Amino acid sequence: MIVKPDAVAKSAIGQIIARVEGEGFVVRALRMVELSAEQAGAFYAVHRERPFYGELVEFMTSGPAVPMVLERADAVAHLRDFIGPTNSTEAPAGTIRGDFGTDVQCNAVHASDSAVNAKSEIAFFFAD
Ligand code: 3AN
Repeated sequence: MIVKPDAVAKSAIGQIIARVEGEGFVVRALRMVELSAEQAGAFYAVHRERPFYGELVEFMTSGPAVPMVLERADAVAHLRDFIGPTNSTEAPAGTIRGDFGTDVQCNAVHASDSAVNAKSEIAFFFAD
């Protein structure tokens, strides 16, 4: 998971981690990063052709972000469900994006969408 710059700016890092821990996730690694445009662009390379790619890179470089490694049974599906849909305005209250996100871009957190992607995203931010 990554706590994105909008949620960091709202001083919501602790609240978000507390909620995730309350769901049974164990934090295995954590750091604060200030992504360069190159790094943010590489992280979201899958969206390179999308119209919002430039804005997405700008947003992800607008301030510090907090990537972390979380462990739990059925972690990917459970966390994706717990954070809510991409568009925060459609995310129910009680989900991370519903409570801390603003819109489709400023949506508080990123969560890996498959075990394969989780592996490469972990390697993006953390040493073995
Ligand atoms: P998710 O983060 O829920 O997996 P993706 O992978 O479709 O969603 O999108 C990656 C990120 O791109 C989102 N978290 C959001 O910040 C941004 N994004 C997605 N769709 C839009 C959009 N239509 N307009 C602006 N930003 C978007």
